[in-house]
Amino acid sequence: PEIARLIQALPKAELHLHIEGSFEPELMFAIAKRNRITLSYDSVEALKEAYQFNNLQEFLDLYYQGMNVLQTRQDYYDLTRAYLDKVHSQNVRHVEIFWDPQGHLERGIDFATQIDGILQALKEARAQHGISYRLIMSFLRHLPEESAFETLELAKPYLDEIYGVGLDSSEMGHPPEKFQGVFAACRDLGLRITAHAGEEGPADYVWQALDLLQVDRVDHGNRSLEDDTLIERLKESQMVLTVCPLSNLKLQVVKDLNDHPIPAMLQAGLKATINSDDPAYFGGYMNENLMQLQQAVGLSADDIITLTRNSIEGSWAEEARKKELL
Ligand code: ES4
Ligand code: ZN
Repeated sequence: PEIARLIQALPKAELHLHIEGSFEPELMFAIAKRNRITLSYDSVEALKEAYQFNNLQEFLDLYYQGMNVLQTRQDYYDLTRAYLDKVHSQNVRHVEIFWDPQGHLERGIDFATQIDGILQALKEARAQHGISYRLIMSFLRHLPEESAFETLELAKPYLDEIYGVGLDSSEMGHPPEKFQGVFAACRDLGLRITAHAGEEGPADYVWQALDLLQVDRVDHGNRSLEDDTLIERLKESQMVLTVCPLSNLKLQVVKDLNDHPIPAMLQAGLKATINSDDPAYFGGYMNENLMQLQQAVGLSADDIITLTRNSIEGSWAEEARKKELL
């Protein structure tokens, strides 16, 4: 149909993507085999059947298990390259990729092994597919702030290659205020700042991300809609929200895709964008997120264009690159 052709044809940017969450079961089994690691599931099919989550934590438990098979620079390269080849086929032209260095450091994988493999794939995809990128280092909020500070120290030789920092993992009980110190240090180093907030956590966590971390954008932000004063603040500042519809559905942040808050966000004048979050776990990449959301809530062609323009305008790409893509 026409709307599917529009979604495919529009140049798009993805702003909320955990590279470890793009780990498809087929590739996970292949890498496990060459690293002589036994997975807790017998087959690709058995693993896929386990992808049923009641909440964020149930997903995270599998996500951290999955990434355990990553060991060599080649593994990080293969993972990243598979994602970039996939989204290239969907006409995604700019990507801002999160990775969770602490999830690998705690298993004894060097910072250099991780980032070198990821960057090699990003640079090749830029050369071969014309995809521009920003790499975002994300801190795990279930760990102490001290661990984030240690990770920032390890990142210092790579600050030319790391554009921003994020905050992810278990939201409840780990408010942004816990990380005020390390994000201030990141800002002083010239890094851009984003944080997951208001996915499961309350609107107050979005306020903290804005006022205490001084984020440049908000990842998810769904629960902002519970607070009219916050809506006004997000609207007047044109703060970018990186919303992830299939993630919200699979993690039961929304009961049904028909209940998704994107129409309300657009109606309120918020700068919302559509993203895939962890596409291998949530059942869809960029175009599937746009298409299934469109089908569920009845977005117009103009809504789709607004959402994809928001992603490009709200990205951290160079201004000249944004102009090229708009
Ligand atoms: C995540 Cl969906 C989501 N929320 C929080 N942290 C995450 N890490 C990977 N995916
Ligand atoms: Zn996320």
